[in-house]
Amino acid sequence: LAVNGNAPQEADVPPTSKPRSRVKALPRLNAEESVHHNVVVQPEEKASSGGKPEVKEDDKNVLDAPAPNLEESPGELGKPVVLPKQMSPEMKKAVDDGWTKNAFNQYVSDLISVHRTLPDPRDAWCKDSARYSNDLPKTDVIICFHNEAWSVLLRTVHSVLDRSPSELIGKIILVDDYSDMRKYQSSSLPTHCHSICLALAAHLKKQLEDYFASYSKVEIVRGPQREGLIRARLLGAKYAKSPVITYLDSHCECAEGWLEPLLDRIARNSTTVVCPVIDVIDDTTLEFHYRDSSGVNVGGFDWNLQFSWHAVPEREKKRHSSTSEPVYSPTMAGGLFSIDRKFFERLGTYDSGFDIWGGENLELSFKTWMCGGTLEIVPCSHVGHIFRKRSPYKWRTGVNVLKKNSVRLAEVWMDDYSKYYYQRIGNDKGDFGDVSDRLKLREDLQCKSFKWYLDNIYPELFIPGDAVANGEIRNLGYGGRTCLDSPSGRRNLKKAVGLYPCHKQGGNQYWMLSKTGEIRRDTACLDYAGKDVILFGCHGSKGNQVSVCGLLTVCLIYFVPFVQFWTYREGTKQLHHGSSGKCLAINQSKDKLVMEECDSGVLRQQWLMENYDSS
Ligand code: UD2
Ligand code: MN
Repeated sequence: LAVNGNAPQEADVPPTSKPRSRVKALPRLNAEESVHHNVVVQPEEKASSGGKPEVKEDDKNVLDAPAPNLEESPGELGKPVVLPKQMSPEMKKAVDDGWTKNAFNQYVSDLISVHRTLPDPRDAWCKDSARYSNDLPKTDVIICFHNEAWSVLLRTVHSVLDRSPSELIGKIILVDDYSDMRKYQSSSLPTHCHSICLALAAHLKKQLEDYFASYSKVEIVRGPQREGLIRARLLGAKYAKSPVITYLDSHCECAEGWLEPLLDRIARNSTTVVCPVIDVIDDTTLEFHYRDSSGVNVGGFDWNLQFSWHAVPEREKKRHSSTSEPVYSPTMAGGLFSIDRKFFERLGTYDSGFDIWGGENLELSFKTWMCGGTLEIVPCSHVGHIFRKRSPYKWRTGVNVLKKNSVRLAEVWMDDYSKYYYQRIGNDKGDFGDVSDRLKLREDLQCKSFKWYLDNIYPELFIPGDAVANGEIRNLGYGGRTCLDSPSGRRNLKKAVGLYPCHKQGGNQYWMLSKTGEIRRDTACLDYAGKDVILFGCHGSKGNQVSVCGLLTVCLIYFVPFVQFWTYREGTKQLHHGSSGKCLAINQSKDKLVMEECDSGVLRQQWLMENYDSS
């Protein structure tokens, strides 16, 4: 997807493991003395008086000062930092280590100032301060981390301090979820640091507490054991006193003006839970990719209980006159949001039976809507996040925590619809612990039903029980033994749909024909645009506007007519395709699906749809 749409740029990073400082206006310091500074000159390099103002050395408030304007430094204004193709063996090792530990390019992050600047993403609509209440509530910001890279964690905190009105921040509560990497006790100076990072690296010799000692707003809480992000967030919440709680992941960067639009929604209605637009910080170059308000997505989920992004539905667009206005979202991604502290407590915060990672975002989303609140994405508020392709830390051995969390979620909140999730996990719920407290909470709060939520808040979600036909799709030609057969995972999209002897085991031969003419499984739909018959992300709009969304990234919008619209002609047993007017068939060499001019006499064009309900 187009997240990384920009052409790669060669950044100004020297190819050796000892980069030269490019900041020459500063007094010469040795590395040990430099700890309070954001910028230093490498000891071996002579300082020159290049015309820029000097930074005073003794001033520990330097830490609180806004970022010096170092436009030429790596990554400033959110620009990408691209490492040279040729690297010394030491540098390559350092880069690889960074990837292994973090699942993003820590080496590049270490080259970038922890105070780096970002461009201002807001449009004029958002900048009009008259839109926001002048009596905004304060928020505490809770950031949980487990073995987070230092430069990334510090940049997260500084982005909050540097780009929020001080009077709106109560405390920044850093919850260390039992990080066990050596660097959290002590660390030696990384050899690959840019001069900006050397100062930071010197700090690594000390504890996080020392680093933030002069920051009265920052409080550090250390968990006594590994709790996972959900209970770590709950631990942080115990220290929160401000009327609003804001959660951020430990690898974020808040952009200019991110906070006011969030707090404003809560000031107007304390049951509104709000999320910023999550911009993508590239995992390789740390480039900050903005998404403008026309590209805002909302959250959904599928019956595997996995979160997914979707374009803002038409029904929602109609409620607004500007794309900058907050939009309703069925679910949240989970990591970045603000909530009224009392409302969070009333909702029973998180289910503390959730372990390590996952599912908590859907729990909070479902109960927000079902128990009287509203969940919104606020296009004026931008926070970047490093999306990773894998999880870098250990979860638990011997337990599938994501499944356990999801089963608890389904048991408590999804009523009879939980069966669709259970079908996906082979109806094996495993040991999910006791949920009676959570059921009582739902009862006490008199929350609405899951059906109400689906009908009113997420009508776009396909309900497996609504299918016109479900099961195998069997061809009647060649002895009637061949079925449509394809995996529907994200990786299999855009590939030609396969054929296989029918096996009656469901799996890759389980299809549903929806009332709107899709042949689908999960979010994959049978699609024909003139070449092969493929699986493609279902767009739910027959023709017209099509949006295809990547997991936790962005949606692309384009136009294709009726490519996913099929009609089953029960009489002739043909599967007729919407935009082409052709019929689905197996070719004459029996090895491929093809689209042909419809001819009711041709057996290769005839199909049996299992459990077809003609009413
Ligand atoms: C998404 C959410 C994340 C969380 C997660 C699970 C966004 C951008 N991210 O995945 O916030 O809701 O889904 O549903 O919405 N952490 C701990 N202890 C642990 C594991 C993680 O403190 O045992 C921290 C971690 O350092 C990070 C945060 O929890 O700050 C979220 O973890 P993640 O970044 O691995 O999750 P992510 O972004 O893939
Ligand atoms: Mn994250």
